[in-house]
Parts: sequence; C-alpha cells; structure tokens
Amino acid sequence: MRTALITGITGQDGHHLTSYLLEKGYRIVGTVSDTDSLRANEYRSLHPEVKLVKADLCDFKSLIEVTESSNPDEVYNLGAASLVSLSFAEPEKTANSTGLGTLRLLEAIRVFGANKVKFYQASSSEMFGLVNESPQNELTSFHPRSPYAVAKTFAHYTTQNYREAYKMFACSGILFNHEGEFRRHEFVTRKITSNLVKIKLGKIKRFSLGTLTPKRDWGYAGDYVEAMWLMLQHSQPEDFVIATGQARSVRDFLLQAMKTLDLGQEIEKFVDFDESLTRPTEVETLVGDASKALNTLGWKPKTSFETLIEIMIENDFKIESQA
Ligand code: G4F
Repeated sequence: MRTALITGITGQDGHHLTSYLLEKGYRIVGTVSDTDSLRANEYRSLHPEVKLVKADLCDFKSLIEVTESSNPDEVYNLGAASLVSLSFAEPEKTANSTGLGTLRLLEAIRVFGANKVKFYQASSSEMFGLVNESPQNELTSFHPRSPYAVAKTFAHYTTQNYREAYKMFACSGILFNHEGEFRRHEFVTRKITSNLVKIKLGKIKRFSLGTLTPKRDWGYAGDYVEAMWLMLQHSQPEDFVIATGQARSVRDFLLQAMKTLDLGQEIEKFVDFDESLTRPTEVETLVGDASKALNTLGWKPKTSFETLIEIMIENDFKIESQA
C-alpha cells in the first residue's frame, strides 16, 4: 500500500485529493496546525479513515517528525496561506508559510530520504501576474503581483533547485484557478454562488464585490487533483500547467450564476461595488495552455464552466436550505 503525506489537507484540494487517492487504495496522512480546529473536525467527519497529524510548515522540527513517522512514498504540498487579498495584509506570514514552508518541507524530505519520496508542489498561475504572453505555458516568465505570488514563485524555484541539486523527484503543478463545492467563502466564485443562493431563498437582498473585470481560467478542483497524481506517476519530474484554456471575467461568472438561478441579468439589482475589496496590484487576465499536460500525461479538464457553476450552486442550495 502506498502512503501519501498531504499538507493543507483540510483545504479545498485536500478534500478532493483525499477522495481521489483513497479510491486508488492509498494510506493517507494529513498535516494540520491544530487537530481540534473546526476545519480538522469537519474533515475528519468526511474522511474518518485518514490520520491527521499536528505539523506546521513554519516549524521545521514538526515537518521532520511527520515525514519520518508517516514514511511517505508521495508528498503533496498543498499547504499555503492561499488568499491573495489577505497576503497584502500579512506579507511576512505569507512568505513564511507559503515560501519558506516549502523549503522546510523539501529539506525535511532531503534529510529523510530524497531518492525514495516523490514531491508535488502546488504552484500557482498567480506567479505569471502581469503577463507578457497569452495563454501562459511552462516557459512563460513570471511577474508576481502580490506577496502570495512572490512566495509561490520562491517555492516554485526552490522545488526546481531541489530537483536539480539533489536529483529529487520534485515537480510543480502550475494550477490555474480551480473551484468547487469545497471552495472557501472568501474566494470570489464561492462568494458569488453562496450569496446568490441566499438571495434566491430570500435570506439576503444584496452583497458586495470588488472589481468585476479581471479574467481567470476557472476549472473544477475535482479534475485538477487527478493531474497532481499523474505528475508523480510520470517517468521523470517535470512542471506542468493545468488549466482549461478559457478566460472568463468575474462579471461572466456572476452572470452565468444568475442565469443558472433564474435571477435575470441585471447585476445592479443584487451587487454593490466595494472599493475595499480591490487589490493594490491586480492581475488582469490569466489563461493557461495545458497542452503539455495533455500530450505528456493524457490529462484534460472534464467539467465545463457552466457545469462547475451548477455544482457549486447545487451544493450551496443544500447547505443554505438546511441552515
Ligand atoms: O477568487 P479570488 O480571490 O482568486 P485569485 O486571486 O485569482 O487566486 C486564486 O487562484 C490562484 C490560482 O491562479 C490561487 F493560487 C490562489 O490561491 C487562489 O485560489 O479572486 C479572483 C478575482 C480577482 O481578480 C479579484 O480581484 O476576483 C476579483 N474579485 C472581485 N471581487 C474578488 C472580489 N475576489 C475576492 N476574493 N473577493 C471579492 O469580493
């Protein structure tokens, strides 16, 4: 039986990756910074067979201990301070967990047994930032526009360096935005679906958003975790862009969600603009070219933009109807 060690296991991708790997017969160990937190308890109720261990990306000793005690074949580093907007308020914390945390984990694996363990780093399309070409692929240069993206870029290059310096099987998936039923409410897609469902149910009348013009390449998180696993089964460690290849604006997402809920197409009826939700440096458009993943790993996205929104709305309907 193969063992996977997953950091950030209680996050969106952790939930999807857990289900995916359990179906493949893996033993899974997940790290959490607090074993009694609400998120840890929620996770445990969904996946009671998974062992949660207290470890923190900011604490090297805990990473050494969990690597040794779990004795993993594969390590998925999904742990990060993942809210781009919050990273402007907490740049040092972000750099420590998202950037240096990856270095600490790689170093723990190197000390433990670099040749045995395969390592996956959750890199982000945010690293492309102020893009110089579209769509973005594995060779596109980075121009990060937030403390989050700067930290992710550090982690990406650190992963590359451990691969080259120590011959580790270490690779990065440069994932474009991916959403779904486990998305936290702070991200714009979930904020839109959950608030529109509340409006549909008569619970609220309006909600606020920042700028609606930025475009993102939105896919379904359930499809993207398959790509993470495929990267670690490939004959050699390489980096891959994972994306749908289609850019949609926040406005497009909002209008499609309103359409799905039969709420018409007049945004002003429900949404206020809130200046405080804008960012000091915005990323205007991200769209990925995942042809390397298709040609090398045989991966392609399965879920359409419209179906993704239906999945999220159906899930929010279930939650909000019971609340
Ligand atoms: O949903 P977002 O916060 O996601 P963002 O910043 O694109 O980052 C996400 O995707 C990355 C992959 O490319 C991940 F690495 C990262 O961890 C995260 O998962 O914002 C999307 C867009 C932005 O342009 C933002 O300015 O939506 C805009 N927006 C407009 N109003 C808003 C809001 N974003 C949020 N979070 N909240 C708003 O009210």
